[in-house]
Amino acid sequence: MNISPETIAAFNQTLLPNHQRQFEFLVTQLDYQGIDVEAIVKQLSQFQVTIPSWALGTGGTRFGRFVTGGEPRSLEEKIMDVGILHQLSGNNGAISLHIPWDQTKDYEAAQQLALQYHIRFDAINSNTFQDQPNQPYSYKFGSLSHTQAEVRKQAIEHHIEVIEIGKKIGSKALSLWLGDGSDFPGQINFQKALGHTQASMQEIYHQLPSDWQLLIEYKPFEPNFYSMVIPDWGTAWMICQSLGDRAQVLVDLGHHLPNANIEQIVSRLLGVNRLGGFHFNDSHYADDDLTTGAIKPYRLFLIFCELINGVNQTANFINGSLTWMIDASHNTKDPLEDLLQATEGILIAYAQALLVDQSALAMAQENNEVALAQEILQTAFRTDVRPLVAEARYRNQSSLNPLRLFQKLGVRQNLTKIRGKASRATGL
Ligand code: PSV
Ligand code: MN
Repeated sequence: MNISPETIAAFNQTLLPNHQRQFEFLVTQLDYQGIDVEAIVKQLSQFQVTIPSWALGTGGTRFGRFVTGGEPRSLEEKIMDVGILHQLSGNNGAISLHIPWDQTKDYEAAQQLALQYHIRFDAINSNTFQDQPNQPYSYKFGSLSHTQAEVRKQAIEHHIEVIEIGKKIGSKALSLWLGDGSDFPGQINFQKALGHTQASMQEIYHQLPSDWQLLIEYKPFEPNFYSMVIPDWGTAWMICQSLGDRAQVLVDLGHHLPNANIEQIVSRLLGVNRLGGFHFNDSHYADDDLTTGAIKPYRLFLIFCELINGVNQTANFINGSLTWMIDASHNTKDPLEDLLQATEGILIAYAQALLVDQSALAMAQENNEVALAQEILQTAFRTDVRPLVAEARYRNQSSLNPLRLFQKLGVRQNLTKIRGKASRATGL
């Protein structure tokens, strides 16, 4: 399925008068504050948020899964779905694959198809948190950290295979999340498990092409509930230090204990030049994987403030080496609608953070003007920036309102007609 530029243009015409009124009103307000609106709209139109292949189907929970209908049945159909998102939003020009879920016979053809949709392949993900059919050794008691050398070897070889696939499709990063850990005190030796992991990662790092990054993702719990081998950013950072400059920490917003100050973690990692990227999602309790911006939009805004502040206000960090990806999947929403909303949520937070008067904030901080510092942040956060985000999309010839157009065109109904009601995407 394809959404043509003509369809998008015709839809935009119906929304244009109202959009223009709202945009012009906001421009007048922001001009008055001395904000360069054109520069912000340009930054928003360039910003690209990667779609993970495994978020295109319903996620489910450990209690069950409710199918959506029309879920992609192959890598090709996943690329098409990301193509639809990108046609609508203009901000989803990349897909991230998970191996073996996304294995295919013809990577050349997959690359050609992605090109047609103006989609590139972002970081490629390994998977040693599940056993695959016919695999000689089980990961039940760990993979890269396993007590037995042959299990570790199998896990290392999987990563090398993933790098080889990544090379074929033009990925520039290997994203590694390890489910290894323990459920009970005494089950594993902490020191040995970390030592094995570091040594295994060293071997993987040596196989990494010189223009690739290794992204290391931490998580404090799940699937193991007593200890995880890489539970926090400190451990991930330590491992990166032992590997080399191209090893970077990946922050998944759901991978923190309740009330952790994630924006401060982001600032720390930026400060030591080890922030590799993000997995965006939102949560109320833990790794809920809910739509980004749906639960704690202020936190998301504060994270973007740290990013802008840390990377240098004027530097165009979005074109730098950071990986921006959504990592969410759940049971209730249409996955594509969810991804459109998440993309919008991320862009809104980014736009709000771009409004922050950085020099006034720095001054307030220097002078310990606590109330003023809060005012500066909240003035930006409380601005309705949706017209800026919509304008950026409009200039990209994308939809002024992607979700509404998705629904109006009956995209899900069409996909269900083509792929069937019970089609099921690979993933968790
Ligand atoms: C683990 O919870 C995680 O966040 C990792 O990024 C995985 O690759 C992904 O979810 C999919 O299971
Ligand atoms: Mn993740």
